[in-house]
Amino acid sequence: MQLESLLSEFNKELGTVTKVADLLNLKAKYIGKQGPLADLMKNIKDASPEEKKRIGSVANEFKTSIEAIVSKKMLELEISEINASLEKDKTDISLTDSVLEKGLQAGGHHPVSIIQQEIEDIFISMGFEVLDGPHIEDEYHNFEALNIPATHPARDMQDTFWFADKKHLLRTHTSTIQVRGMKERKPPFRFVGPGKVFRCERTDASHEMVFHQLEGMMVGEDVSVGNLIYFMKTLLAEIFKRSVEVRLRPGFFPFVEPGFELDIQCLICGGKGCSVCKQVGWVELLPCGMVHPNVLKSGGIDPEKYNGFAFGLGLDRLVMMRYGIDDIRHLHSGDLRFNSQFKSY
Ligand code: FA5
Repeated sequence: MQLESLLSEFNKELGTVTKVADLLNLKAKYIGKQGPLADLMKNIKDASPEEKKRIGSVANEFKTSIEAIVSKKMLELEISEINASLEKDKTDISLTDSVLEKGLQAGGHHPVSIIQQEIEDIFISMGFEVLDGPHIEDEYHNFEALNIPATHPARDMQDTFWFADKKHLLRTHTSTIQVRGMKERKPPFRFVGPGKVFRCERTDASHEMVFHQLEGMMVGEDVSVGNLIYFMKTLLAEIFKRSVEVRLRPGFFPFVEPGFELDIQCLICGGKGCSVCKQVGWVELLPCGMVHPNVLKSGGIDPEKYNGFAFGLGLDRLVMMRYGIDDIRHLHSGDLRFNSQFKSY
């Protein structure tokens, strides 16, 4: 019978099919509208009624057999196509450093992240928590709660990136984390809060518009300037792994009283004077002081009973001192020749 030989031809061709698309073409070739089955059905009209019945049933059987074979083969092909693509996209998560050294490039950490991680570890080892805070702030957290009155120059439009609603801004310092941190805990407590800050400033060798600070705060019943100096000295000794010359001078910040500026002798020029230290030999690194009573009140803390210290470390300048980088703008350049010099924590 003609259909029987067609079926064996179909099976022969099927053996060579390896793709889903080819299988669909083969199916169309045999039982599609232009195929032999369709031709047979077109001619059936001239046959006798018994003949019509017989041809109809054989043709139907042929069609059903082909469809069954195709759907079985389809499943096999789909599974093998999925397996092949899984094999192709496989990631070997067991790649070792030695493999990477043979030619593949490993990513590195940005020097600011390296320093930030180290400082967090130092403070965690001294019992501090690490807190986070939002980049977009309101006037209350950035200024008011920190005892910065509306007339303070820090509120000047030139320093602050304001949103169009004039109520929200990009935080100008990490001191915003003090306010949120105080509200969420009861004394005694100590925490640090690192992060990006934003100022509408002209850039130069030591100034960027986006830079990093690390805020610190300790509140308790008998916190003193002595405690503050102890923690700052410990931090600097750990970071620089050598003794650095520091000086403490009075500094004004509305949220501390008394306030200090802790400067370190410029490690780029050794104190002789350069563009980083603006020829003075000292770099302003660590403003700090005893928390102002009004700020404690904003945090829901009784200033009659508790006191504390706070500091706001400039991370980018610390990175510059540690690695001998003479222009802060390298840090944000995105230049891989610069970034790839710093590999790990
Ligand atoms: C402050 O931002 C205070 N919030 C710090 C503070 C916290 C004082 C707690 C007292 C108590 P100041 O504006 O000086 O202070 O900035 C702190 C540090 O950030 C500076 O010492 C400096 O290291 C760094 N810094 C300031 N402006 C820039 C800038 N444009 N680019 C890079 N680093 C900067």
